[in-house]
Parts: sequence; C-alpha cells; structure tokens
Amino acid sequence: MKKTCYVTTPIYYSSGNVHIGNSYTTIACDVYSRFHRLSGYDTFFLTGMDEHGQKNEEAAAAAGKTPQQLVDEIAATTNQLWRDMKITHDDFIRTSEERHTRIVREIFSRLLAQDDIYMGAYEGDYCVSCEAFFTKSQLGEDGSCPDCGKPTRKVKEECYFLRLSKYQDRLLEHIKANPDFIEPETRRNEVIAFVESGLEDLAVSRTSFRWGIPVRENPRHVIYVWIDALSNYLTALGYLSADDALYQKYWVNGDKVVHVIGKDILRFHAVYWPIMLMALGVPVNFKLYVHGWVLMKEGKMSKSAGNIIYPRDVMDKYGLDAMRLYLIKEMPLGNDCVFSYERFIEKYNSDLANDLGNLLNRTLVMINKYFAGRLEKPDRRYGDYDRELEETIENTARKYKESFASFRFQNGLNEVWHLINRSNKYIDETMPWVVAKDESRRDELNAILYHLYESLRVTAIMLAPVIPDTAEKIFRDFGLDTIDFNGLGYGKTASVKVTEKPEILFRRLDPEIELKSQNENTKPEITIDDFNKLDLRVGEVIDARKVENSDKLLLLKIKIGAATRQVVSGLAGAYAPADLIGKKLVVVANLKPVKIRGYLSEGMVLTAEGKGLPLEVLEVKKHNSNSRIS
Ligand code: ME8
Repeated sequence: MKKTCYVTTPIYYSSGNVHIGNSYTTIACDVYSRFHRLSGYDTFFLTGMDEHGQKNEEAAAAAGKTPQQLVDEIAATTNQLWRDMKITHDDFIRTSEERHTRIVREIFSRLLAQDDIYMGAYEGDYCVSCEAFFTKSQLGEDGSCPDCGKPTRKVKEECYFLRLSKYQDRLLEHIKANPDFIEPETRRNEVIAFVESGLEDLAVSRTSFRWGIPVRENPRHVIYVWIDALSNYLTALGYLSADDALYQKYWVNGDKVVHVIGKDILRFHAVYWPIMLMALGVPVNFKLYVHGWVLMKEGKMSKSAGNIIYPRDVMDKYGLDAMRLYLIKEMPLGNDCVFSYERFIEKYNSDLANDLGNLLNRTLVMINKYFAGRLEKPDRRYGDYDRELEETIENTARKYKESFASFRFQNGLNEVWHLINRSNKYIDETMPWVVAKDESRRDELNAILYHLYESLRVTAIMLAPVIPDTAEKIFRDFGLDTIDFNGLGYGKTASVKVTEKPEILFRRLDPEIELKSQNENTKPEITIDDFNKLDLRVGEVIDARKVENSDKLLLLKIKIGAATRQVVSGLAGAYAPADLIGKKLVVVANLKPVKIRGYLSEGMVLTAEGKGLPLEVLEVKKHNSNSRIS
C-alpha cells in the first residue's frame, strides 16, 4: 500500500487579496504535494477560504451585498487564480459550506457538553481587522492593534471560553516529545516559551456580529472565527460525518500530516489547534512547517504603502514558472525573503536564461549537429570528468530528495543549480567542438553529449514540482513522456532521440527596459469613448456624518445643481465630517446607485491615494456645483 501524505495551506481570508506574498504558502504547498506524488505518496492537498467574521460582514454591507454573495464571488476568483497558477489541490473547502458549518457546530457542542468550553464574560480590546483580542500590555501606546496598527475597540460581552489552561502541560509534553512537531526550531522555541509563560482560557464566541456559525445551544453567539477556521483541516476530510473514510485514511492512519503556515499564524496552529484536537480525542499527529514573509524592499506589502504586487502582474508578463521558481528558490525555511523586480529580473537572467536555458540549448544543438538528434548509452567512461559528473548527478538527486521531503526547497534547488553549473563547466572542460573534429573520437563525443542529456533529464525531473511546465517542455524536447522519480539517476536512458527544433525557453531580459515598464501604469488602456462614459461633476458637500458602527464610512449629502444626492464614502479614516462640509468635490454622477449599510449611495467621490500618504479628496476651487469635469 502507498504511504499517504495530507498537505494543507491555511484557508485564506476572503478579502480577495491574494498578493505575491501570501500566494507563497499555496505555491510552496503545491511544490510539496507534487514532490510527494512523484515520490510515490498517495497525496491529498487541501486549500480553501476562511469566510466568516465581522470584516466580511462590513465589507459586504459597504458593497451593497450579502456576506454570502461577497464570499461566493471571492471564492470563485481565488479558486480560478489557483488553477491558473497550476495549483494541484484536491479540495477547496469554504467555511460557509454546510459540510463545514454542520461539523463545527457539532465540535463546539461536544466541547461544551464535556465542559472544555464554558460560559464566562469577556472584557477586552478587540481588533476587527485581525479578528483578535489583545491584552492591555500588547496594545500600542494609543490603544492600537499590535499587528495591524488600526484602532481597537473595547468589547465587553458574555462569551464562551475554551479551557486552554487545562491542556497546557499535555501540550508542552507533546512539543517536547516530538522535536519535529514545529519546524524550524526557532519557531518551536517561541511556542515553548509562550506556553511556559502560562495559557489563559480563550474566548471562543462573539455576539457583536452575525456572519458566522451560531452556537447550537445559544444561537445569539457565533463561534470564534479561529475555532471555525482551524476545524477546516478535519471537516474537509469528513470528520464526524457519515462518510469519514478520508479522515481515517489521511489523518488517523496517515503517514504524513503537514500544515504549512506563515509565521503570523503560529500561535493558532501550535497552541489552540493541538489543544482542540486533544479535547476532541483526535490524534495530534500533524506537523507544522512555518515559513517567513515575502517582503518588499521597504518592508511589508500593504494597501496604504501602495506597494502590493499581485501574482497575475508577474506571471502574465514573465510566465508562471519564473514566478514560482523565484518564490520557492528565494525563500529559506523560517526566514523572510524580498521580492523586487530588480532581483526578479537578475535571477530570471542568471538561473533561467543563462544557467538552465543555455545548458539545454547548447546540448540540444550539439546532439542535432553531431548526431542528427540521436545518441546511444556509452559502454565505458572516457575520463574523470565523466565519473565526476555521474557522481554529481547521483549526489544531487539524493540531497534534493532529503531537502524537499523536509520543506527545505531552497537548499534542494541550490543543489540542482550546482548540478546545472557543474554540467555547463563539463562542456568547457570536455570541449565537444574540439572532439568533433576527430572522426576517431565519435564514441567519446557521444558519451559527452549523453552525460549532458542525462544531467538535464534528471534536472527536469527534480524541477518538475517547482516549474512543471518547463520540466514537461524539456521532457518533450527529449522525446520522453512521463516524469517519474524512478528516473532520478545517471544512465537510465538506453537510446536518445531529441527534437530537431528546440525552442528557446527563456530569453535574457534587458533590466533597463523591464524596470522602466514596471514603473509605468499597468492598468489596461482605454479609449476616449470609454472615458466619456463617465459623468463627472462638481458637487458641494452640504452635510456629512458618520455611518453608525463603521470606522470607515461617512454619509454625505452632496448638492449637484438643484438636486441633492446621498453618497456613502469610505472617508472616515481621513476626514472628520465637519471638515468636508462646504468642500466642492469631484463626483462620479452616473454611477449606478447601490445600498451600503442600508443607505442608498448615489455616486462616488474621487480621491487620491498612494504610498504612505493619507487619502485625499479631489477638490475644485473656482467652479460651482454642477460644473462638468472632463
Ligand atoms: O491567516 N509573505 O489567512 P491569510 C508570505 N485565514 N506569506 C504571507 C504573507 C507574506 N507577505 N502575508 C500573508 C489567514 N502570508 C487565516 C488562516 S487557517 C485555519 C486560517 C501567509 O489570507 C499567512 O501567513 O491572512 C498565511 O499562511 C497565508 O498567507 C494566508 O493568510
């Protein structure tokens, strides 16, 4: 029977913002899954969407939609993005699905019935954006959230608690008895220190919003989003449902259960999740790989800094494989890495165009030129170079497997590139163009090219989990079909027949041209007719007030000519209502009206936003309301 491997990404928040940074987790899990499939594991790869919570409730209201409509749209686009990125997930679980909500409710009821969850009262500072409570000592000076810096809210509510304290010792024992439970070790040590400092029981229900899973015994309460979200790893396998075959196979009797997460969500996965499992009597047999962040040169990616890069921007321009390789090869396990177009183009040129691309192209051209595309396996070695390259192929394959099996992709890929560079050097050392001049050395020339072919064939197999399209193209050029780890080793091809017309896989990019185009606007072009569809008018603000229970929204009354419009606008973070009254602003007057938080919004106010600067409305000084803007 095949060994099993269950791999999960965190389920992404449905903010609809998969950027180049958080897409790393999913690409890394895809690499890990593809590697295990090729290694002969029966692999189940899960990803999905974390859909409940106050943030989505508010975002849906602001967009005039129900939360379900909002998350349906986001789930569809996100799932499509993963498909376009050739992510090979076996399931996509959404926390608003009935198969999930039903079981989460059941999990909560069980924990309540056995008194691992109890009713208490909570008073604390809550960040809506992060969906998390913080203690006084964790808050910033002005009471702001320590994670995102936004203001927190004081919340006092009756609420349910999960007894973390009861399981503290068992958790510590588990961590200490299983040195590879959390990798890398720095993260493991962080968790040990956190648990040893003492666990307080965790608030696990909310009454301040509705978009969540109601507690069966007390539906005024919805289940805390993290209890809801973490459970996805079991609900997707059919845990506690009529058919729990996947749960039995991949979890209970599974050989490898791996949760991959970014460092920001370590506590939830290394403390709350194992305690939930202990309380439920589910074996704690998973392990955690904790990766760092993809940062920009100036730090974190964020809307306010205006420095977000989306995967589509990169893959549409430079190809999916170049993007996948960059992220996987640049990120060491446990530390951060930087994404910059300068570095991306530099790596594209060196790793893909120069090292791999050149080796492939030189090899194919020579096999065609000297042997009309055909080679035979040599029956002897012609020099130390041959033995050395054969050994490098074998050693590389071994080290690659070890590294990839333990999520050290960067180490594994550095080994692969060592082989690629060693092979390029082998060409310089053996000088096939010199050997070709001597008719009596035909067999030696055949052996040289055969070694290069074998090195590239093994390289393509090793790269298949990371850059699957490129690996397949190389296989096609080599006249081979199925990529298989049994092929990892020198001398597995009896006779060779390569394509006559090799295509250049990666052309060198000119950094100057590329970087210039990156700095320009990337939205698609429009025509003057497109622009003329907008009816832009000057409108004077005659009244402004805050929308109740919202940090972002203002309700404006705007006079355009004789008529007065109502516009709901996300200006509250940047303007006090009184500051706007009397201002003459630019308004999109023909925007289809929508309801936001129950208020009709008939238009939109234009604003400027950009790197590190506050949102600013566009104002007109001399004109009166109703003037046209063109
Ligand atoms: O955390 N670089 O979802 P999420 C690398 N819903 N990884 C990053 C990153 C960056 N710049 N920014 C975020 C959630 N990530 C929860 C998970 S699981 C039961 C619930 C990673 O959409 C982040 O660490 O905010 C996480 O692993 C993933 O992206 C999704 O983050």
